[in-house]
Amino acid sequence: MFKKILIANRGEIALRIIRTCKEMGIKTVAVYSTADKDSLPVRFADEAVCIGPAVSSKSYLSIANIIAAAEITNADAIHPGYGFLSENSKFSAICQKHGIKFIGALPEQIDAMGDKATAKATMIAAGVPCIPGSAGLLKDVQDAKDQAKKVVYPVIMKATAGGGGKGMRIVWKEEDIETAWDSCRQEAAAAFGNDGLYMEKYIEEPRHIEIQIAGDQYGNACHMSERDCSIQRRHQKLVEETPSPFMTDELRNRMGEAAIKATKAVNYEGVGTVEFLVDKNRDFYFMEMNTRIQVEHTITEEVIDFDLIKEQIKIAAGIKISGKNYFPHLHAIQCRINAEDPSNDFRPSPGKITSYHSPGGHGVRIDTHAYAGYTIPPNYDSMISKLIVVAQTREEAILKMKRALDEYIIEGVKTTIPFHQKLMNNPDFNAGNFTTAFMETFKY
Ligand code: MV4
Repeated sequence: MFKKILIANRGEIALRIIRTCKEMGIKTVAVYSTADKDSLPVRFADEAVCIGPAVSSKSYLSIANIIAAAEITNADAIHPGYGFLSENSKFSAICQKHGIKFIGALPEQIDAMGDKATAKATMIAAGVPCIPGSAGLLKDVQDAKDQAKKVVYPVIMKATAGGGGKGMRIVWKEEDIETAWDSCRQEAAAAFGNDGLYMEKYIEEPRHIEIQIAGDQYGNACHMSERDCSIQRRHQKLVEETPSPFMTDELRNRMGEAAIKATKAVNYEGVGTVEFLVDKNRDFYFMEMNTRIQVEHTITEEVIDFDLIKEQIKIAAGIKISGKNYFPHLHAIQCRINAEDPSNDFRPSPGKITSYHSPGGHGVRIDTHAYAGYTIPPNYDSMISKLIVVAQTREEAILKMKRALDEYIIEGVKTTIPFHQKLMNNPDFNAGNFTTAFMETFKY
């Protein structure tokens, strides 16, 4: 087992990783930017190293500074958390070269999933259901027109280097193909330095349901059931829950088996997520695979009573997984508490938290680095806390979430708490009647 893990991240996830390391008897190194010198991960880690100024490109994204911090502290592994360098194949490879274990995917696995057209081809070959569309990249605008005619409108053009919502165009009719082709290509070139595009049938009002998976170094793989992430706005998830209110036992088994096929197709090592779109007929299609721990891993932990960070560390250390699948026994919901003003288009609201009181009681979990007197820097994402509840049923989980939201006091900055309170009272949300289009019409 590792003796010392460097956490190449900040905020709640850095704290989350430190907690598991402590429970496993592993020493921790926090790295921090000058903006985070007063943060809880810095206080709670065994050692802390400043790796640069507030701007991410010179600190949390600086491979040289992070490797240097690992070398001077003698860390034998690096946990990248989510975001930042967590899906950077170059970083994974450089860690390997320095004899430091990257607690995440191997460089070739990150690359296989990072190029979306390649990932899709791999999944089709493995027998994972994919959305009908072009076989590989579009050659030119005429090819786009020909493909769209075959796929049947509406279609969606996607950047092969994209993901998470950037570089996509929905096209409803042939006369709009040319404009969409030009603008999508330009956007992809500017954002990713890669203007390759592919095409799919556009699935209207799908649900976003993802399967948590794990694979070990010996070819064993398992799934840990689903999370419903349909409540999102501009590709930012707001609420996640498991089980999905749309799920059936039969669909869970089929999606779970498809996710395991995806995992095995790339000899995946570590924990990961296979994202699917599910249409109104409960037909599901592979969308992307995330080769990292995700923000919403918490709800899976609660319903299967399992520490996913510990599992990640064990797999990286070469420990075998059992290979059995995990099914939810309870219902968990997570509300992302962001320092944003929901009545002002969710505008970021950084600044000092003047007073803070967090909810508690049975079935309430809070993952946060926030405290009274903490100043939220403007340089990073606005998520300051994850409020997670777990209960016997969905109805009880919603009631518990309402109770916990009412107890949560954060003053000095605007937060998304009032938005979540309103959502928990929405009849369609309560009925489990929502898709990824929900937030387009939900009026806060
Ligand atoms: C789609 C789609 C409909 N049809 N692909 C958005 C993020 C990126 N991962 C892929 N996305 C979508 N791909 C086809 N063929 C709709 C979306 C989409 C979406 C997906 C998941 C969650 C929220 C979404 C919001 C808008 C669009």
